[in-house]
Amino acid sequence: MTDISIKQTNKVRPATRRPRLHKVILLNDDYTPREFVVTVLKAVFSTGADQAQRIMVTAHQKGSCVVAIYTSEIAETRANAATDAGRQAGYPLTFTTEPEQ
Ligand code: TYC
Repeated sequence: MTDISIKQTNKVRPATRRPRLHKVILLNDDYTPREFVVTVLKAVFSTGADQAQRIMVTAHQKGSCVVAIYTSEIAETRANAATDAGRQAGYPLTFTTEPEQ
C-alpha cells in the first residue's frame, strides 16, 4: 500500500467571506402602547412573548434596543414591515437598521 499525504498550503484564501450583518433597532417613543410594541415584535421578528416584553421594556427604559441581527436585506425588510405596522395603526413606532461593527 502506498501512503499518500496531502499537505495543506495557504496560498489560496478560503472562500469564507461572509456578508456584513445589520442590526435592527427598536426606538422608544411616548405614544405607542406597550402591548402594541410586543405584538409587532412577536409578529415580525418571531420572538416569544417573554423576549418581546424584555426588548420593549429595554427600549422604553434606555431609548433603544437591538431586536435582531440579519443580512442587510432581511434587516431592512423587517424594520420597514414593523415600522409600517405602527404607521397603519396610527403610531410613531420606529425600527431602524445599522451595520454591525
Ligand atoms: N414608551 C411607550 C409608552 O410608554 C412604550 C414603548 C416602548 C414605545 C418601547 C416604543 O420602542 C418602544 N407607551
